[in-house]
Amino acid sequence: MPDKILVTRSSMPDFEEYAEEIRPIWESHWLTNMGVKHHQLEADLVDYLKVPQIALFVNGHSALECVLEAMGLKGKVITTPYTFASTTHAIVRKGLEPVFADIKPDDYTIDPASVERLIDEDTCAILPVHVYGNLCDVDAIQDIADRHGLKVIYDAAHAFGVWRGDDSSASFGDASMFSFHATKVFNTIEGGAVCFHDASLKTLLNEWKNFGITGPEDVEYVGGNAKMNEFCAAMGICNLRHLDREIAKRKLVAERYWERLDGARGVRLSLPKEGVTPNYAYLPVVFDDDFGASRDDVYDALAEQQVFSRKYFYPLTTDFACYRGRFDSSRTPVARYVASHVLTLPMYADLALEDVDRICDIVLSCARG
Ligand code: T4K
Repeated sequence: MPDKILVTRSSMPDFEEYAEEIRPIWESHWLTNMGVKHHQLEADLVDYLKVPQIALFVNGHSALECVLEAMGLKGKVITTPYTFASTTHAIVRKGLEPVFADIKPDDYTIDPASVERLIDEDTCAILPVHVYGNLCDVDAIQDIADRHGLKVIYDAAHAFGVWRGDDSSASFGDASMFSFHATKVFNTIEGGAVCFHDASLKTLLNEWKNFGITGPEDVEYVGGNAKMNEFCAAMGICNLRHLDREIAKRKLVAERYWERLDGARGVRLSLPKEGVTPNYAYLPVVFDDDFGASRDDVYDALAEQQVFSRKYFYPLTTDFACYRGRFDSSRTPVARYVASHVLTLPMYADLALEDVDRICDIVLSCARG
């Protein structure tokens, strides 16, 4: 039996490199609460992403909750149901009302026309997701937001290392949240960040993630604890050094998949758009009805051969048990279709091209019955 292949595998620096990076933490006994490594990683990331402001967090989800809170949003937030639980949960947990727009059939990001139809006087923000690292239609979304006076907060959990021309994915909207979870293109083990332009948000975010403490004897908000620790920051400092090489390796893997699968009947791939430099974060494939086998058949055939793909993102968040009876997924038919036909195939920098070939052979053999 071949070795298991999982949907992804964390990128890591050499052990010695990480050990060297954490040595000063050991020596100083300063482990967390915005220490030296935390500040260094912030500076490295501002430099890499070419954004004016960044705040680091313990994970992407807390980062998203914190920015919604710090912006003082109230009312309805237009978002997508085609995402990880975190996006919808953050809106709901912050006492906001999610309103679900449909997605586009080509890149699975939110459809601006659908967003515009849902705006009413209670709408305060748009929260789109650069799903799989596919950049949303950022210009159309900004245009809508400007015309209606709405904030735009991107869930850019998947989009670290994606560029449109010279603009990183962190440049768009009022703020962008990144996840630095172990499964992401760039990881800090667990971690996340918010990138933004308005400098006044920096103090607010730092206070919100530290219990709302505003001074030695002052606590002005009911904040939480969402600080990134020094060991995670050190992992980020190391991983950032190797990020370009890791993305280059992912590119070879993605291109092999596309070469093997593009043009097969009933197979829909998510190919990079003109002017965008992708990060190859995920390898989503939509198996349309004329493929000759269902998405679940492909999933099972792969699993039989020890290849574990994932149904990211099925079910839609609107269909989660915790939201039963609250939302109606029939209002987002494109999202519903894609969720029930999509599979994300294994994708990581060290995935061998021979394994990609084997995975593609299994996938294509499903169509032949
Ligand atoms: N918004 C969006 C759109 C997101 O996708 C996410 C997270 C968030 C917000 C929130 O960001 P964070 O708060 O997580 O920073 C995983 C990740 O845990 C999650 O971060 C990610 N999205 C989601 C799409 O995927 P699971 O439950 O599918 O992960 P799990 O444990 O099944 O791992 C998947 C595969 O990754 C494993 O089969 C092997 C590999 N793996 C996993 C871990 C934990 C590693 O190689 N190393 C590891 O340490 O959620």
